[in-house]
Parts: sequence; structure tokens; C-alpha cells
Amino acid sequence: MRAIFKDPELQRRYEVEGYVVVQFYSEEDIKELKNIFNAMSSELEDRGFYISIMSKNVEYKKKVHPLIKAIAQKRVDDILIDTAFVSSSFAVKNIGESSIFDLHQGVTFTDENKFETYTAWTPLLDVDKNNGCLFVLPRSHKLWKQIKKTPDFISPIRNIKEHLWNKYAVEIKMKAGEALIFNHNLIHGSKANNGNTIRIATLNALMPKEAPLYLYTSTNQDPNDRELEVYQFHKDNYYTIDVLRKPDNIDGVELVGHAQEEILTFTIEDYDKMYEDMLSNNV
Ligand SMILES: O=C(O)CCC(=O)C(=O)O
Repeated sequence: MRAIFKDPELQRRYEVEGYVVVQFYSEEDIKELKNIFNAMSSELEDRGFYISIMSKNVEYKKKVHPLIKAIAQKRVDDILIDTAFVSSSFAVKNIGESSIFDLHQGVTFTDENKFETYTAWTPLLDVDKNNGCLFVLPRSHKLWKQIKKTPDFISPIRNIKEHLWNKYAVEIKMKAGEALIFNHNLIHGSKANNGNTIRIATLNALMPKEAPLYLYTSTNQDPNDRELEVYQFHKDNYYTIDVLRKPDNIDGVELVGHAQEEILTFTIEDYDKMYEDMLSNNV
């Protein structure tokens, strides 16, 4: 895979650990992003955890994506090599237990045998484990590869999350305006917001400019039929998708093929062994 960071030291750390933290937004940017959020927050549903790309209101998403992207663009161009924006959203964690976002990986949106995809997650306030920072499982991006479809991806770690939290999860404390840039295959998640204010972050999902943008989906209810439809986005409008349905109503979207979904199920022993093997092989 080609490098994504301009700075070789950031690239090295990103390759080894699956993430880096860098300065991203200025104080001015943060003020502007909070204004954008506040001006449109009535469009967000009242849930514990919410990402604006999940909104049913396409007009809202058409406004939010370019506004966040315009602010993030200059830093992305400073730090990263030839990077395209897939979607730019607010990730909102309200106060209370229902705001947990359990351990998971990012959905697949290109051919991951050829290209990496990555996200810049940036809180608009200082965060730690009490008010909704991210936790990551360092190096987990190297353990296995599979297509992660949307919606309803059946995650291989679904039965062992408590073990993973206890044994591997690392708290990433961050200052407002810093970005955690992480590989989409890195396992990550966030705990409940027990602070005294709503936690707002931006999520810029990114990929190499030369990579094709795909969505892997199936609406088939038959558990024995694992065929996925692969849609390619020829226009910059991925952020308008309805995450629960096929994107075939979106301008410039083409069904380009099919892929097979693989259902994996890891036990605690499977995971620990994969991790140990990865360390001893120094992959
Ligand atoms: O904002 C958060 O707390 C979690 C966001 C996240 O993990 C994701 O969108 O993949």
C-alpha cells in the first residue's frame, strides 16, 4: 500500500499502531464548527449516540458535509498525501449510558486489498474516558481482513467485546482540535458520556484520491445467501446515502459487481492467539 502521511515518522507510527494523534483544527475552526453544529442541531435525532450521516434528512447532509470538509481540507492537504473525502459528519454523544458506541471497525468503502481507508476523528472539546474519548486496540488493524458491509455487518468480535475492552483497549485522551487519524480496520469504540456537556466531534472519512469508492451491501434476509452487491460512486455524493438501503437511487451510482460476505466468529483464544502471532512475527 502506498504511504498516506507526508511525514515518514507519522507514517511509520500509523503503520505499526494503526493510528496517530495530530493537531488538526485551530481555535477559530472549532468556533466555526460549533456554530455550524448549533445552527443545524435541530436536524439531529435525540439519541444517545448519533452520526449526522445517519440522518434521514438528505438536505441536512448536503449542507453539513461540505461545511465540515471545507474546514478540514487545509489540514488534510498539509498532513496527508492525495486524499479524498468520503463523508464529513458530526459524531454526537449525549450525556448518559445510552451514548456508548461499542467496539467496532469502519465499513469497507474501497478494495482493501489495494487501498487503505482512514478516518480523522476530532473532538471539539477536551476528552478523556469520562466524557467520550475514543478507545483503540493498537495494532488490531493488522489481524485479519474481510469485507465489512453495510448495514448489519456481523462482526467477528461480537462475542468477545468485554475481553477486548479489558485486555487491549487504550484510552486516547485528546485536546479539542486534535485529530485521531486511524486505519479503518482498527478496532475502536467509545464509552458513555458521563461528563456534564454533550460531546461533539467531527468524523472525516478519507481515502486515497486514486481509489474507487464502493459500497458493499445486501438487503437479502436469507442467512445462507451471503452475496453482496457492490456499488461504485462516480460522483462525490457518498455522504447522501441512507445507511439502511441500497444506494441505487443516488446520481452517478453504478452496480459494478458482486462479492461474497464472509462470516467470521472469534473466540477469546482465537483473538489472543492472532494477536500473539502478530507480535512474534513482528508484522
Ligand atoms: O464518536 C464516537 O464516539 C465514536 C465514533 C466512531 O467510532 C465511528 O464513527 O466509527
